[in-house]
Amino acid sequence: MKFLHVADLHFGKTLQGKSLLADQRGWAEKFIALVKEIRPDAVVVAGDVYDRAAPSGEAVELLDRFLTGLLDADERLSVLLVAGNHDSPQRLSFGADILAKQRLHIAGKTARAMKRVVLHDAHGPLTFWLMPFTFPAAIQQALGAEEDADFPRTYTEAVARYLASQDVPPAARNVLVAHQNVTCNGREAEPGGSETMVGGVGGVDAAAFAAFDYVALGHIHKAQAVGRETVRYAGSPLCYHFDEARWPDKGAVLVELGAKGAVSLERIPLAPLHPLRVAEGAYEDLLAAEKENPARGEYVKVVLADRRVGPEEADALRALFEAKGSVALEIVSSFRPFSAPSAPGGAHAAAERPLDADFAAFWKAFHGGTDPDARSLALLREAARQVETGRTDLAALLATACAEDAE
Ligand SMILES: [Mn+2]
Repeated sequence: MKFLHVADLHFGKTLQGKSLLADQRGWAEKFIALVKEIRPDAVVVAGDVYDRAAPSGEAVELLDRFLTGLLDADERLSVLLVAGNHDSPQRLSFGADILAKQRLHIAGKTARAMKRVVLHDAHGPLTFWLMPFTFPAAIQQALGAEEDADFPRTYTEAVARYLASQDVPPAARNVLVAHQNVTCNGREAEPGGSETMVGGVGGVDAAAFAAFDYVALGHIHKAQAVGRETVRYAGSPLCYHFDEARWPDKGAVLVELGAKGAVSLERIPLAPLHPLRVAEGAYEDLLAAEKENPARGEYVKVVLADRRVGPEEADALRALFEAKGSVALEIVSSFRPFSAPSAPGGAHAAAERPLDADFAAFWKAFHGGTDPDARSLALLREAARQVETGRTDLAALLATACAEDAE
């Protein structure tokens, strides 16, 4: 029995405001071609199918085409899908019972009896257990244990309790499909860089999965094993953040199960339409180097080390990359004139200086030496508070301020 494991598709994702739908469509086509070539028994998608709970029409259309393409590629193929923390359990579950009759198995919500799909080969049955993203309160409710004051509060204990309630036969072959933050002895997996931990997700220790021959994980975007080789994150299909350009080898995991306990794994790389790259350096050096660089068709983040980004620099860099079929998606500066050794206090002092003092210095530089007024200071503090609490809506904040100015 062999199956392909992927996760964290995040269909509908944008990067620096740029839609990645064309890139995701390109990946989907490559993956379908791979399925036609390898002819696996199943394809497993371990959550974060969409980037958001209410996906755009285009993202839904892409998933529709992807799933139809897979199921049309091979009439024996089963497709197994669980919801991640980015997906809406209800929306993803639409039509699930009807679709199951067409070899498409979707698990959105935490159910008292976990959804399972049994496939057969020469070694007998193999059960895929579908556990969508879950958390202690959802498990407590699914198990009808709302009145149990002693119900476990930690993810590890709650998931262990949930799995124990499912009667997983230890002598048979079992595969778990899950979307969790899986840890090993308290150590977290290394993040890829594009994960956004919506609401904070507690760790589930890999030891909770002892009953399973293979655990197909989603949630962490860097492909890796956790605890043992057969508890594994497939990683996202594309780099979804420039921080993730450090781990460019994206692909699928091909899992082959023989008799009970016999598992072999192979990583199959899938190249992106546009590789991500960070280009950093002094402006003139960078221009010269990029003119020589033969790389084409990239998404590039440019970091200028020796100056601020002015319109002239931005225009020149955009045009240079465009001529190479690339896109300079982000142009920023790491230049810090105030942290130069000659500046009073230096970089270390700047990090400890309160926000108000930094703002006052900035204001004075732009307003002929006058101090900031109370209202501007209040606006800044509110913006800082929103950034700190992760609830940033600077556009709304500025709109309110402008409306007040107009009155
Ligand atoms: Mn994800």
